[in-house]
Amino acid sequence: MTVTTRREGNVGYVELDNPPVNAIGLSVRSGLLEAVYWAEKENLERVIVSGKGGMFAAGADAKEFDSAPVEPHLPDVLNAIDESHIPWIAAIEGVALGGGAEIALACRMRIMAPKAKIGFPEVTLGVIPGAGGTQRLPHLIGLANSVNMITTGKPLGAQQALEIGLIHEVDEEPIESAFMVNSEALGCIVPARDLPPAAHDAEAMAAARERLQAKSAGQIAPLRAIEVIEQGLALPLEEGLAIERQAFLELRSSEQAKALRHMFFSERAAKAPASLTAKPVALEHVAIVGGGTMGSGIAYALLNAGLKVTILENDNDGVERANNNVESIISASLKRGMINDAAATEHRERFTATTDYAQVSNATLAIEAAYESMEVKREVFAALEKALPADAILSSNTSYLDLNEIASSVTDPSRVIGLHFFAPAHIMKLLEIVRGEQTSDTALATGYALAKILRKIPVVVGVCDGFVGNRILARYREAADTILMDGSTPWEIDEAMVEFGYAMGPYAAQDLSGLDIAHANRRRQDSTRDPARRYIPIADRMVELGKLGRKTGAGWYRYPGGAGRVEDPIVADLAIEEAHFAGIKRVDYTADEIRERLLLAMINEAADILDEGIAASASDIDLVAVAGYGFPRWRGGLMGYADSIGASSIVGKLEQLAKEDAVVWKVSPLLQSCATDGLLLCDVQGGGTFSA
Ligand code: 3H9
Repeated sequence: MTVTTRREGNVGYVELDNPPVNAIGLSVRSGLLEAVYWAEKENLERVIVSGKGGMFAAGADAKEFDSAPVEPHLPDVLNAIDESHIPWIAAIEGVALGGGAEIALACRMRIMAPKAKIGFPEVTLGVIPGAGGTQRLPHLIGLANSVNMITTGKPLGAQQALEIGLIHEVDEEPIESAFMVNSEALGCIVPARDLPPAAHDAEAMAAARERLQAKSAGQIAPLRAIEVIEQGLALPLEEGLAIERQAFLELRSSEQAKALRHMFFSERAAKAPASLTAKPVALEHVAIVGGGTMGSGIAYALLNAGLKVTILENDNDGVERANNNVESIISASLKRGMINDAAATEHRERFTATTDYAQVSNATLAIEAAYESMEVKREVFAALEKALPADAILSSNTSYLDLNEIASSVTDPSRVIGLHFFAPAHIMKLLEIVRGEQTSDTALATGYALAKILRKIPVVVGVCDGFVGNRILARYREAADTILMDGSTPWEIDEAMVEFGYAMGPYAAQDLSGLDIAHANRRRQDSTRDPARRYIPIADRMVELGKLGRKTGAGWYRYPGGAGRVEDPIVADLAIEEAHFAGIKRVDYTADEIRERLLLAMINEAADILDEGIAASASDIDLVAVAGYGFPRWRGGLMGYADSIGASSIVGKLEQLAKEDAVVWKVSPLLQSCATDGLLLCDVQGGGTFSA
C-alpha cells in the first residue's frame, strides 16, 4: 500500500508511503482517489495529507512517462480532492515538488515545516505542471510569481511561500498543526479555484519571454508554460485544466522531455555501485599540492564541505599566492551571499598554506594540482608518500597525463587515483574519477565519497590521453580548427554552436581557459601524433602572437578594456593566410554544416571511448559532456543526442566525410556495429576497464 489512511476522531489522516521520495505513480494515484471516497463515506470533518519519511512528494513518477498514461490520472484525482465537500489540509515536510505541489494546491489549506520546499520543477524534465499547477497557482500568487516559479523550476522555502500567499502557515510540526486548525477558520478559507483569476500583465509576460530567450534558448517547455498560464487566465478552471493536460501530454512524449529524463536518471545513477563494498578512508584533513586557480578552487570546495585543508607550495611566494587565491574565493562568496560571516571565518580557520609537508602528516587524502609535467608529478608523489600516513589516498588532478606512470612513482600504486576537477572547481559539478591499472577499491570508494561530500557528479573513467572529457574536447577543437582553416571564422563557428544550445562556442570558451594550455598539450603530443593526421597550425600562430585569450586582452576575440568580446579581423586574416600557405581553396560552410562536423567528430570519438572501456556507459559520457563541457542538457547529452539521430544515419554522414579525410573521419567500429545491429549507444556497456 503506497497510501495509508487512518481515522483519528473526526479527522482523516492520509499518508503517502512510496519510498524513497513518495513519487506519485499509479498506486499512489489510486490510493489517493480511494482516500477521497473513504473520507466522504466516513463523513469526516477534515483530511490531513502528508508523506511518510519526512518527505511530502517529489512529483509524478517520471519512470511512467515512457508509457501511455493509465487511469486514474492525477488531474482527476486532484479535482476529486478539490471538489470534495470535506476540506483537505496538506502538511508538508521535506519537499512538495511537481505533482506533489499540485496535491497541495488542490487542498484547502497548506502548512509547511520551516525547512520544507515547494516548487514546480517540471520544466527541468521538459514538461509543464500537468495536474493543475499552471491553473490553480496564479489564483493564489498572481501571474508574475507563477510564471517565475514554473518557468525556472526553482523551489521556494517555507517562509518565501508564506510571504507570497502560496501557503497558510509555517510550523515545526505541520501535521500536529493541521490537527489543531480551528474548524471555523478552515471553513473560511476560499479554495484556490474560487479565488478571482490573476490579472494579465502583458509587459511582465514579454519580459519573462525575453528572459527565457536569453537563459533557456531552444527549450520548449518554459515557453509553453507561459502560454498555458496565460490562456487559463481568461477561462473557467475546467477549460484551463483541459488545455494544460493536452500541453502536458504533448510535451511528455517530446524529444526534449525524453532527453531530459535521460539526463535526470543518468545523474541519479552516478553514485558508488552496490558492488563496491570497500570502505572509503575517513575524510577530515586533505592536503592539496599547488595553490593556483585549480588548487585553490578545490580547496574552497573542500572547505565549504566542512573539511580541513592544507595547501602545499614550493616557496613563500607560492604560499602567498595560495592564501590570496583562496581568500579571494571566500570573499567573493561572502559578497554574493553564498556564505555568511560565520562560515567565512570557519573556512579561514580550517585553511592553511605552507611549504612544510610535515603539516599534512595526518591527512588521509592528498590532491595534487601542480604543474602538468610528469617530472613534477613524480617528485610530488614521492614527497606525498613520505609525508602522509601509509594508508592515505594519493590523487592527481591531472587533465591529460598517464595516471599509471604517476602511480609508479610510489611504492604502493594501489593508493593512487585520479580526481579530475573542472574549473572553477568550487562551482563545476563534474568529477572524473580516474581508475588506474592498480587503483584499489578503497581509493575508488574514497573518490566516490569525496564526490558525495562535495555534491559533485562522479564519473569513473579509465586511463588515456585526456580521459573522457578532454579527449572528446580535443576532437571538437580539431574539427573547429579545420573548418576555421578551410573557410569559416571563429565567430561563425561559435554562433553555430550557441544556436545548438551551448552557452558559448569553442573559441569563446578557449579564450576563457587560455590558449596556452592546449598549446602546451600539443607540444607534449608532438612525438606521438599520427603523421598522417592533418595538423592545423592557426592556434600555434595565435600563441606566437601572444594572443592567449582573455587574460592577455586578446585571443580568438579581442577584449578591449577587459569588457565584452569583439570580433578580431586579424584572426580571420590569419586563418586566410594559413590556408593560402597550405594551398587550400576556402569554402563557405553553413551553420548546419559547422554543427554537423563538430558534433560528428565528438560522437565518433565518444563511441571509441565507450568501445575501449574508458567510460562505463554512454550515459556516463553524457554526464561528462553536460556537467563538464556545457553540452545542452535538453539535447540529452552527446550520446543521447546521437541516439536521437540514429547510428546508421551517423555512419552514413561519417562515411561521406571520410571521402575528404579518411584518417580524421574514420568511423568508430562501435558506431558501425550499432548501425548494423540497430542498437542504441545508450544500451551499450563499455568494454575495457569496465568489462565484467
Ligand atoms: C510531475 O510532477 C508532473 C506533474 O506536474 C503532472 C503529472 C500529471 N520520479 O534525487 P535523489 C528517484 S514531473 C521517479 O537521488 P535526493 C531517483 O531516481 C516530476 N523517480 O534523492 C532516485 O532513485 P534511485 C516533477 C524519482 O534526496 C531516488 O528517487 N518532480 C523521482 O538527492 C532518490 O532521488 C521533479 O522533477 C520522480 N519524480 O533528492 C522532482 N524523483 O535511488 C525530481 C526522484 O533508484 N526529484 N526519484 O537512484 C528531485 O528533485 C529529487 O529526487 C529530490 C530528492 C529533491 C526529490
